[in-house]
Amino acid sequence: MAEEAELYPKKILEYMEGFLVSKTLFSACELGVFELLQSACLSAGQVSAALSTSVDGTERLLSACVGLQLLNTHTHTDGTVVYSNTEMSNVFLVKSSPKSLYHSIEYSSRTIYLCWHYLSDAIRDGKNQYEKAFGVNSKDLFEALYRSDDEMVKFMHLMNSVWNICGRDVITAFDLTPYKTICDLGGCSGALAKQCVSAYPESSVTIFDLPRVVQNSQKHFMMDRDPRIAFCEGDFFKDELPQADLYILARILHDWTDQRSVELLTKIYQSCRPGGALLLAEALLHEDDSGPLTVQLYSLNMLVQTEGRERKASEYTRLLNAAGFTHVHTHTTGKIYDAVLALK
Ligand code: SAM
Ligand code: ASE
Repeated sequence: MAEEAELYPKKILEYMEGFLVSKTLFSACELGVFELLQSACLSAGQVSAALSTSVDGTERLLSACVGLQLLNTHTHTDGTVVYSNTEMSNVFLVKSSPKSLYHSIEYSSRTIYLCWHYLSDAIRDGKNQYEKAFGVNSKDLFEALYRSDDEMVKFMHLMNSVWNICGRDVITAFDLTPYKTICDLGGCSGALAKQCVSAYPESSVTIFDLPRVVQNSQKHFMMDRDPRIAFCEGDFFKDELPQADLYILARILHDWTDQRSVELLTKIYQSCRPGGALLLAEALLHEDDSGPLTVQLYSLNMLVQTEGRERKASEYTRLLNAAGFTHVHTHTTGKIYDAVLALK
């Protein structure tokens, strides 16, 4: 025991101060460091002048970004130190890059980070903490999540960005060629729909989402309109669902309780024709509770932000069975999101 206490507690220190890393990334993004260093090598003085920030603070921020391997540094023969983006920063942190995580980082910084301030309260109460964090009533979950248009668009960017990175794996986890008409329920701005028509060129996808989301999708996303993708406004708990060979629920069930999930799944089962199917895209927990750590942490995030949880494949199977689906197949991708296919 004495020996153990003397060991250097590397992991604990790393966890204790993990948020310093997050906040460094958030600030560098928010201040516009990566836009500036995209194509230029600049000194801390030049960066601070361009961003209207203090020279001293900027020097420390740039130095920490070098430590995080988000920036490269180079010393000229005259001794001036200059900074430039790494390849990874150019691809993922510059706002205009097609694979940019900029808006997701912004949402993490402005919303998720603030919710996590109340994690202990969320665990004590067993529910999200929107009242405390933002002073909004959370009786209607998406009324709270979408408390302003700006907040909605940021959330939509967050939803959009991950499918550029792991959408294809989810969509090709099963051969979906037989399903020509697809309905993505709660499909948001259509990032997964795009992956769908790209992997299955003969398919067409209807994105079904709340009216404000559809309107903002058309206003802020879908710059390159695809005739195979259409939108439909509605409420999947209240309205009739569009007809389709295949329904998709991507990151929907993890927002909701078991009871609400079975309610929605039953509705889908009833709309689904025999021979049709339902694809779930969710991050699956291991059956023995051993991980993946990311999904365990996401489940805590679902507690602070939603009414749901992350689940194991067996838990999704149980919900699908309760709604009438008897043939259920699961496929883990090795990336964040996995696929579950239920046949009718
Ligand atoms: N499927 C998208 C994805 O994986 O990127 C978005 C997932 S997001 C967590 C949940 C989506 O469900 C949002 O786009 C939200 O607007 C939509 N949604 C929530 N309640 C809804 C309802 N009652 N009817 C239709 N869509 C709803
Ligand atoms: C939701 C998904 C997310 C609702 C709120 C959310 C995500 C963040 N906030 O359905 C994406 C997953 N990331 C995390 C940290 O959970």
